[in-house]
Amino acid sequence: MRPLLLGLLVAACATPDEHGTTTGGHETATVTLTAEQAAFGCMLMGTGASTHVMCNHGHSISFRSENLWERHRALAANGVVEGSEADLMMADPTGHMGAALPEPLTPMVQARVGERLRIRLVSYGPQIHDFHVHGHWWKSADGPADVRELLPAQVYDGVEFFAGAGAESPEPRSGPGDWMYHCHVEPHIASGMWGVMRVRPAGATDGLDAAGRYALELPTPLGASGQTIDVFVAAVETPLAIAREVLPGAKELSTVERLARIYVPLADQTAFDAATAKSVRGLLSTQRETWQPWALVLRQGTTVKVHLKNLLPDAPATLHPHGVKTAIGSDGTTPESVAKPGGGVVTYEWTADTAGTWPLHDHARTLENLGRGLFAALVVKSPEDEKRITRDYLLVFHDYDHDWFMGFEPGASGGGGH
Ligand SMILES: [Cu+2]
Repeated sequence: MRPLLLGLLVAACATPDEHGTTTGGHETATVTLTAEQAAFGCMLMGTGASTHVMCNHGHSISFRSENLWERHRALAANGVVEGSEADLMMADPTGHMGAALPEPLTPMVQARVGERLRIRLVSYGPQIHDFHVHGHWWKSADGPADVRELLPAQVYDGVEFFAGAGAESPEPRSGPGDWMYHCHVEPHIASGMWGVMRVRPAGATDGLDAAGRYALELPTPLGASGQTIDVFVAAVETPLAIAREVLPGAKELSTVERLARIYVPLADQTAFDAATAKSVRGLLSTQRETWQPWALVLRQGTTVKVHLKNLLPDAPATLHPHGVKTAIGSDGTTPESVAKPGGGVVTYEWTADTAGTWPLHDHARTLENLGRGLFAALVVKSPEDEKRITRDYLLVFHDYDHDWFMGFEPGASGGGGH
């Protein structure tokens, strides 16, 4: 048996089902993977008679997954049998093959040639990922690098270079184009963990908003050293467009919704007091194309009072910060820092005294809530960071391959399985 297939079957055997037990089900599986499905990162899910093949099984970047198998199927449905790798991977808004594949659902990182770009990486979930970006390298503690391993809950924010140029010089080098970034664990890239870094020509204005920013850039930091500010956020359960698939007989990629649990930032106290699960879900649907995990971006030295409202129907929620100065009752792990489901409110107080990128996540029902997406990131910027970096992005690597996230009962045919 090829190592890839073996790895997938072992992974399938170790997958917890919705009750958290290990399936151990491959001996009794009634379905097996084809070699093609295996090569594209599909997995066997479920156990015994409910065993099924799942191709959008859950390697996502910032809640979004772009499965190469589904892109292959979309090309095939349009008569492109031998699409090149570039056909599969790259966005093709002009549709030169008559079957325009949409831009990947995964986040697009954008900058102009010569602009200093920083990509902050945070990883949640049980698996190891290996970030790689094409055509560029950065200076790491060990020397020049263009890959970086991320263990679960690990952060790396040292990916920094001049777009289309070098790590230390803005002199053009690789130049403009759609460069791929991806996890270098092959089944992970195949099953969704990749995206495009669009390097635009120097001086280009396409894609910039009125403030001169690209979609998905991190927001301007809040607060100031010595200042105390209030921030408002809700935890909500919502269907989220997170992956794509080709429905039987269709010729186009359709977005697929998963039942997610996520943090949604709210504008102020009034919005916070009025927030219901329905109103917060409504807010999300108007932001669908730009939605990404909540990033709390603060200036170094800011003290923040974070007000959390738990709008989940039946699970407790907290916010557990890494890297801040806080008291035990404000760290999101003690009984007084748990917000009860159905509208419970709790306030935390943290001082962001250490610049960097930090995990920020639920710690009330860690396995289930994180598996469904209840995580964020805390970005603390020094004055030097603000001066140096032109374009600052966050990518969150996440494995959501748990049945409970997929929103279906084992044995049912829905949920994106094929
Ligand atoms: Cu990976």
